[in-house]
Amino acid sequence: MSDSVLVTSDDVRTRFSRAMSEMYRAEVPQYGTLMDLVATVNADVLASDAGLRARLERTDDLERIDLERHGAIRLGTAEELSTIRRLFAVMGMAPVGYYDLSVAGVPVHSTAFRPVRDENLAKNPFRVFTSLLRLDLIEDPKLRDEAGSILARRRIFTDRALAMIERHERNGGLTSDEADLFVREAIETFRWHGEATVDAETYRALATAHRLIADVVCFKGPHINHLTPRTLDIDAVQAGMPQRGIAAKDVIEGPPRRACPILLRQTSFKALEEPILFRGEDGATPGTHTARFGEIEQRGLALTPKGRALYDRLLASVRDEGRAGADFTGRLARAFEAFPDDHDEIRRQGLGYFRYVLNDARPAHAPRNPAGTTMEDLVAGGYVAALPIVYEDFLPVSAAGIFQSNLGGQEQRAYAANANQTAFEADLGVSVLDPFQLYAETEARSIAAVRAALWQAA
Ligand code: OOG
Ligand code: NI
Repeated sequence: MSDSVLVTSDDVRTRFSRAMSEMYRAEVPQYGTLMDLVATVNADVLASDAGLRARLERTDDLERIDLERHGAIRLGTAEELSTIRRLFAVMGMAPVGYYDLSVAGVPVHSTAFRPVRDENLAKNPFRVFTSLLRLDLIEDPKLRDEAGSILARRRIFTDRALAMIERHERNGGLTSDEADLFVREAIETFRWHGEATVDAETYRALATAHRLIADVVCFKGPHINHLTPRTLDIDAVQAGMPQRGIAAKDVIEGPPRRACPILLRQTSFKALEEPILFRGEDGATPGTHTARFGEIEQRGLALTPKGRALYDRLLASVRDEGRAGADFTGRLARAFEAFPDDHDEIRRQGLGYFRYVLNDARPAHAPRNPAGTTMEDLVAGGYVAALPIVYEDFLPVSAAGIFQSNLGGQEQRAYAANANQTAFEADLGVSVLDPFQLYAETEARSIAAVRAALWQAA
């Protein structure tokens, strides 16, 4: 009987994210070093900031913090994209958001697979930023066709992984043994392969069109290219990286350091130059490929469309002056003085999303007039606390900066902006979820729960 009990998708996701972390630690030793550094910094922050510790405990972030990470892959075909959607569905991860990176000179568009509900995010918010190569952006028709036919020949999923995906779809879940098998087989898709599927000449032609095209087209599968732990103090990790022999990127992407962190700040270490073997007429030819790197991130408050517009405007104002210019960090900090750095003020201006929860210690009687009582009244009256909702998504400008730093800064292609969400969704097989709507629903559910507890309780 117990053999046929289905495990939760949260459970499968946690097993998978653990297995992925172990694999990446074994494959990329700097990742292990970075994980250790992040663990040390997080422990220091929690030990020295009791207020933060208590807040994280209350928002369920404390439990997930050591588990928390995201990865990224780059796919080649529509079929790969729609199958990966089904694979992530086994782990309770759905596609959220559409990112057009062609504006940043990278010939891909992307979504992020992640859990969407509070209770699932609290268990383990594992996410995978998933990009699809846009062959239509390869100018040379011959090269485009060649890339297309190389991709059409490869199979990136094992038969057993496909069988487990189908079983999940048929039975609405997997048993514990099936879940273990699924994880073991699914991991194969993300593994690094030291042998290219093409000869050195084909690799060079594709890499000349764009290094990212070669990375997607020339290998057996979409190797995970980074795995990113979440830190509570990204500046401390950034400062600690050189001491541990890790070459950090020079600027942290995203907003400046603030008392109330917003959205997402990220930094990375440069991609490794790794030995690979090309196919050759008479045996393999040795060469190198650069794809895999390490990244860390610090997450803050999810912003409303109004808050996000302000963020985008402030960031653009600094970037337009040129990021190479003197004192980027100082200019960024000064520009962001226009963004309130206080949760009450952010809430009053409608710039961020909050989860409302009843205070344990609160006045004995609820206010008399439910309809006339706002959430702000309840906060002011000591009935409820407004907890910041964590941003669970990505930032296209930051993603582009991360891509660029790993292309050695040499790839400055200019593709005309040509977002094509419709084509992406057709390839994916479903529409992507709107991140703003998800945050708004989380906030609305918390408000409904507070109101029910205050006014409908028997
Ligand atoms: C993905 C880069 C985007 C992030 O954290 O913004 C990303 C890639 O290099 O494939 O992971
Ligand atoms: Ni990343």
